[in-house]
Amino acid sequence: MTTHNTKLACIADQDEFYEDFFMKGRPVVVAGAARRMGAFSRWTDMHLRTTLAGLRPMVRFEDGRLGRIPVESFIDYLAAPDMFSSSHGSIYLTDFYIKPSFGDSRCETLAADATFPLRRGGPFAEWISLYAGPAGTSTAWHQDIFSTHTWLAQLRGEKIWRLCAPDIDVSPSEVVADCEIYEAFLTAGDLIYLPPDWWHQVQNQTSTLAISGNFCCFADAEAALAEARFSDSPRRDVWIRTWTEILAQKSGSMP
Ligand SMILES: O=C(O)CCC(=O)C(=O)O
Ligand SMILES: [Fe+2]
Repeated sequence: MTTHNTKLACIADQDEFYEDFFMKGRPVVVAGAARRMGAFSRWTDMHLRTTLAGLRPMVRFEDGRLGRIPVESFIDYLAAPDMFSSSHGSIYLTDFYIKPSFGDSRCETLAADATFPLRRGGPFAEWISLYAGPAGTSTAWHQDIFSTHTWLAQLRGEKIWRLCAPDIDVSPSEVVADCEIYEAFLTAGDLIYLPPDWWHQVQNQTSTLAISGNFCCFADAEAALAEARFSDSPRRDVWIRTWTEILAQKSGSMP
């Protein structure tokens, strides 16, 4: 297997983001961009505990099992993972949606602090979720679904991202041909942006808390809803419900 590792571009200038990266379909780290989000200063353990009290989000265990855990217990676990033992290995909170909120006011409160800090121009259909886990938790190579743009704001801790351009037709873990892997080391306050269809794999180096966002234009969201209706995926119903909620934002966010 021949791979080439290249450090991903990292910029501090937010004007450069649109001109040189977003418009050109290039991934990038924007250092410090996550600091501009309300979440960066406001989301202490105490705030999360109070705001999300009573929720039991879905978590992923190291052995691949899924489960639910009271959010208060998960916050304690994240602060001192070694104090807990689970026969299923480490616990990763992934894809915990705060937008769409499906009517949960606790999630809506958090979502208000979690908007994309580099937004410019017209309305986007978007969804936002939380990722939190101790050192060693990870996400395997994948492409985000429905060819949306992806961003992740690192609120706490450090992650290593590996990226690969979309133009390969198998997951990079199976790639035999030449493949250029871009690596990025994210620390608290950084934001990473990925254009649609870029492959990525992520490893937490320390306990982390991050906000992950996906967005597309509303026309693409309508097409995705139509596609979901004809899909035979087991996630079909979830996606119909999700896109319906995302499209309902349109009336709310238009001037
Ligand atoms: O941080 C992670 O573990 C994965 C994040 C991810 O895949 C995403 O934001 O799309
Ligand atoms: Fe992803």
